[in-house]
Amino acid sequence: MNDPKQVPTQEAGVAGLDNSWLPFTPNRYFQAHPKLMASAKGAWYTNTEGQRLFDALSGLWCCPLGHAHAGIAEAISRQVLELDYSPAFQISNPLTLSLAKRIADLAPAGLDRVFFTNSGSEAVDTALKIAYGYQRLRGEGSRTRFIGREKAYHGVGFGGMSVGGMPANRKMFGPVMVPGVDHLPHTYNLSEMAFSKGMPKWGAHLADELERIVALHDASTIAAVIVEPIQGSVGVVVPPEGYLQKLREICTKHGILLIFDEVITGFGRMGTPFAAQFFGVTPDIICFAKGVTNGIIPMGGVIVREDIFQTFMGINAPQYAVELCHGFTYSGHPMAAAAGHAALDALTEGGAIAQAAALIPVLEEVIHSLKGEPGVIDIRNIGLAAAVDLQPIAGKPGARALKTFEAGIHEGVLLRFTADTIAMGPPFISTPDELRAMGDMLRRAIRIAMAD
Ligand code: PXG
Ligand code: PLP
Repeated sequence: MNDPKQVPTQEAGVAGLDNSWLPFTPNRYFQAHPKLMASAKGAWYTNTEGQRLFDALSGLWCCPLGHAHAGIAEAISRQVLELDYSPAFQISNPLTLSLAKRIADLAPAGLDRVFFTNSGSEAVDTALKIAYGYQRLRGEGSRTRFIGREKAYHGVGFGGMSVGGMPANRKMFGPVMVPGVDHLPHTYNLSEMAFSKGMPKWGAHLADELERIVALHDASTIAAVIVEPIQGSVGVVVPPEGYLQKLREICTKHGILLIFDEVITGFGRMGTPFAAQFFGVTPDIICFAKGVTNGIIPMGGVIVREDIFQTFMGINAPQYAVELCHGFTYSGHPMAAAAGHAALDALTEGGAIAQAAALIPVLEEVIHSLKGEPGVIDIRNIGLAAAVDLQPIAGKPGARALKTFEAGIHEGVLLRFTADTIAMGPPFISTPDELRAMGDMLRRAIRIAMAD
């Protein structure tokens, strides 16, 4: 526990506070209570007050190998003097190409083509454009609709925002959404699945709603369905047993592409390379980001079924024509590729994915031991991810979790919250004792937050 005298006292006077606009942040609150990190090593941050804070969400789910990773540090410092940048369009470099091969080798069989982006949002918008382009090229140009899901987070691009299903992210932008999008219902139901461990038994029937949506719009108007195998951002909503299988069957039956947004679940969070393998369901396209470089250099991308790629290659145009007019200045950046190779070395040969798998039962035990604490209304977990729902303060949604977050800093844990849900996704390199300490710090933080 941190010394209570060391409770954050950072106040106005921080240079740049008046010039910064932080993403997904209550900026007025932050300006009044700034929180600044100074350094990080392993599974711990140190803030500018000198407090050590356990990194309960691996950054924003993106640092599964922890911080100050020697292999990644070495790879990127070597790379910056070797080939710091080379244009992404018309040429490439061996490191980026070989990273694509390693990612394709980790992905389910048949998903063999990798298109690089710089973020999850770009990955999602890329996947949607590829899905529509593919349908059009195969003579199904009437398939213009995308189907997302309530509670989904698919980033902040116009495409990802439109298929996303978190009301707060949508309400300001209603009139400028991509047209023709519909949404599946989410699968969370407190009365049917409170305190579930792993996949809830209830709820596979909710996948049948896709049949209803297909009947409503007609399959000939639908290009793709996009889902997160596990809904991460909204607070770890776990799919019911059999649900993803059913979505797969319905999509296949109707010629609709299935996109898994694995920005959080990709690269080991489930104890398998991708959630697709954990659930035994193979989508047509996977979106990835975050863990691919351990979050050290931004990188994202999509992994696409080979025949979708070949459909683009079959366009009736000369060999020198661009088949997909889409890409980013920094697609497959050599620095990110270097970080990606080092991260994959650690995740695979280095055993970090296996380490994550071994920690799953520890996290499950730790997190469910909070059942019975005051104000804890639900706990759920899957893979190396978990969430705790707290009883909201009447009329002040989010205020309980904010109090818990502040108390967490006092206790020595950096928590992530959304509404009144605390989400956890600790680094794969955490020790079982660190996870137990995280649980104890969260328990004390909840008690403090419930005390008044
Ligand atoms: N898809 C999914 C499934 C995500 O979780 C994105 C796309 C967008 O990625 P970028 O790299 O554009 O941010 C995400 C991002 C949280 C949290 O606290 C989750 C995300 C980002 C920040 C915070 O759960 N997910
Ligand atoms: N805006 C302008 C004016 C540009 O020239 C470019 C790229 O050349 C972009 C936006 C897109 O930037 P990026 O490729 O980094 O996504």
